[in-house]
Amino acid sequence: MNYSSKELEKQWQNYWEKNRSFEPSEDFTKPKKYILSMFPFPSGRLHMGHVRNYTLSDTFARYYRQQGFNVLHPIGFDSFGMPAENAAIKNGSHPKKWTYDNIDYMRGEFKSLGFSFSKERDMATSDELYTKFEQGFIIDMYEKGLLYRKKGFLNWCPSCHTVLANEQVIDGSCWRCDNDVVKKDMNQYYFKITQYGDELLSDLSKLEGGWPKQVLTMQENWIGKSNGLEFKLRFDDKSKEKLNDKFDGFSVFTTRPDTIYGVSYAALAPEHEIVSYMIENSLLDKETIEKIKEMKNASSIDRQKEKSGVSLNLQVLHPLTKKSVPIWVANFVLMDYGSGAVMAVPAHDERDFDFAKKYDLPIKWVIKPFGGELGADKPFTDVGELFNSEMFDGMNSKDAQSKIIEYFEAQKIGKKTTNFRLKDWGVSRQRYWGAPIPFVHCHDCGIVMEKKENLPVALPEDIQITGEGNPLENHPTWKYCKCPECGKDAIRETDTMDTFVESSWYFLRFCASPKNWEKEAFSKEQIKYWMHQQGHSGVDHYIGGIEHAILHLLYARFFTKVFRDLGYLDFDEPFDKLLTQGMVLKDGAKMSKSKGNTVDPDAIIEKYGADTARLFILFAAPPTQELEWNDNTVEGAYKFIKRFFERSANVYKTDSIPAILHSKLTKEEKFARKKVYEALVRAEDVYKEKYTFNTMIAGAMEAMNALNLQSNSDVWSEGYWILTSIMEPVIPHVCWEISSQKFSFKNLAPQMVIEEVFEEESIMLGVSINGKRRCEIEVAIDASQDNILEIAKQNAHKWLEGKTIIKEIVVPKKLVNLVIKD
Ligand code: ANZ
Ligand code: ZN
Repeated sequence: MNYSSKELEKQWQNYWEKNRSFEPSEDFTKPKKYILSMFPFPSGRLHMGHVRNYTLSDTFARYYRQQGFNVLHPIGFDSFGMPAENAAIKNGSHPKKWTYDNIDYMRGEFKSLGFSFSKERDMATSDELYTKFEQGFIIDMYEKGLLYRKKGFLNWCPSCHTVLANEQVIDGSCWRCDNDVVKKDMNQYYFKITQYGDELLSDLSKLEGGWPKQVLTMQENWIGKSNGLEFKLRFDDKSKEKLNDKFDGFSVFTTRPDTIYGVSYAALAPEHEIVSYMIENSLLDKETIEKIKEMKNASSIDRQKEKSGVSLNLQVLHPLTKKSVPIWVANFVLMDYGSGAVMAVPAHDERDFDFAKKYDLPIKWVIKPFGGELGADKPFTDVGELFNSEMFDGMNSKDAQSKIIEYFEAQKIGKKTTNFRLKDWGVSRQRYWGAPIPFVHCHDCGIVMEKKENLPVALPEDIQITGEGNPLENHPTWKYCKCPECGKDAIRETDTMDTFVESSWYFLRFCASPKNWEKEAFSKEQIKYWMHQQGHSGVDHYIGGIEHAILHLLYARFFTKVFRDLGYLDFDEPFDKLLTQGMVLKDGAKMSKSKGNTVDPDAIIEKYGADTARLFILFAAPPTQELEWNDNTVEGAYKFIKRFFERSANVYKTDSIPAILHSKLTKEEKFARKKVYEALVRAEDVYKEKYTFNTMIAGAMEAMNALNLQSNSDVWSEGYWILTSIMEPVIPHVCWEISSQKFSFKNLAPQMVIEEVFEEESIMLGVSINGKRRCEIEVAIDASQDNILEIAKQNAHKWLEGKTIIKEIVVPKKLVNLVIKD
């Protein structure tokens, strides 16, 4: 039996494909598991991160199939997006051709890795069929007011020529090209995700235990709920007059109402409407206007770093003391949070303090440490005791927060308010390779939805992609159409959707039956079976990268709640258990093209085979930890598989697990059996809890070594019966080969573990003399009392010399006690 990975793997891959081995059944009475890995962008080739991701999901899928579950383990491609267009700009290729060529290639890679994906549900989100269903949902959402259009300051990447979502701006730079992002005032479409802010936050508790804590915390922070007080600061008469009586004041939001008596200035965002009004009406000098413009154009990262500001020469009245408070514009005040204005308390807030120091503004202390004094020249931000706060003096600052809110509410000058960091999700992209937003602009009717029977609004193929502007906008004819309502000439929306929209519902699409694939996106019944059973909702195991901890997972949660409210499903959360895999490293750094430290999966498969790649990936580290590529370990994995295959020569053909009389075995044979069953117990634990497949594999390897110490063919056959079952999810090709040759595919890990194999041969007993523990002895488990005493006395002879034993006590399986006398 010579191991030739190439032939063997090809053969089984073809067998699986021909026999539709991994298509889920549509018998909805069967127990099910839905195993999903985050689908890839078709960048061209799989990288090791993908291979790790899909090896993990495949291991789950194959395990559950063995256990008798009906398993849905689908794959598709998240195939819209900018790289296709960038390739077009660079190489003159067509985005569609580039994308589908890559998909073809990657499907071949999936096959060559032996992943047990359903082929019949494989799809790409750029397929017109997918676009058609998605546009249908977009129309539903628009009708429900969950999608709307508004003008706003958008993040604009001058190099990609597109609007970016807040989430795509990383430290002030474009997530893709790393260039500085600027602000641009434009119309675009938004999903009203903020309407679900509270629920997205509170439902995180439903995910506890199933999701990594870190991910839950990241989502919680991203949603960023804070409770506080909102009230209006009112201008004094002179300031009102200056503003031509256009404004009587502005709202501020504070999470620290307890610091209200410490307000010594207030600050507006540079984009605030009062500031804009003053600029437009020449109420500010040139120098001030210049400074404000600079603040507006600075990247958001710079705005958080160095504080800057300028006075507006306006005053408001403190709401309680009625004293004058000066108004500034400050770069650290953000227009899209709260009301875009703050009451500043430099004595108790770092930012306000830095700003006050820089511009020499007054600082007023109103909280001090309990029973202590205020320290050096820095803000006091802890809980403490109020002073200089009129009727609230002496109060604990925590208690004062609610008391002061109550006071504002009683006086009708402010109200308790909750703010979210979460923003509505801007989904317009000025790009070609995305799903068109299915709306039409009509001179008479305004924004009109395309009729559902006309969907999809498909992309034109004859486009020019130059890298400048939006190719749909520049297309000579595509955007000209008739208004679906009045029939007059109209213009199509040329924005396409953020590709995160496609990945927000693809897991639902996989539930659709291939029989109705063209007719419906999915049915309620199919979704109920695959995603909502026995009090659990969602994909059973969802596996992917931690880089999706916020965006993708939040959007998918949002869509699930929206689809529930649209009546398409009956549950709240899309993913029951989430496993976030660690990164794949080489030489201590994340594998990446730019660092030149990548390992090409195809080359590994070519040299060693898919089983080796899979075994290495699962063996070298637990799934959640970083995986350091190591050529020697890869080599070791290959050798193990080779040995595993070749030693199966010791296994005889059988249709059932051999019956073995354990007590009649030799010590080595018993040891081998014990190791095999230990590996089995460990495997079962691994799937239940921590998914540490490395320890499961280590157990199987130990068992292999133990089998090799003996030559009982029953023990060999039983051992392989069990070990090929344990290892099949990891190294499927070689296991299917062994199983077909020796067991006619009948082997399955027995559910019941035979207790007798774990029974120990011998046992350790403590020996005490006059109650003092002196030594330990090893005795056979069934040793007689006399035999035990004999061994005890031999071992303890140095304490017994010249003494008389007056009493002998043996507590079975525990201890021996000898009482002696001189
Ligand atoms: C006065 C104050 C005193 C504040 C103090 C803090 C400490 P979170 O917790 O994130 O919600 N703030 C309000 N709107 C803002 C905006 N548009 N841009 C920048 N900062 C803004 O933060 C709320 C706090 O952030 C608010 O409470 C406000 O400053 C500031 F000792 O008000 B605070
Ligand atoms: Zn019209």
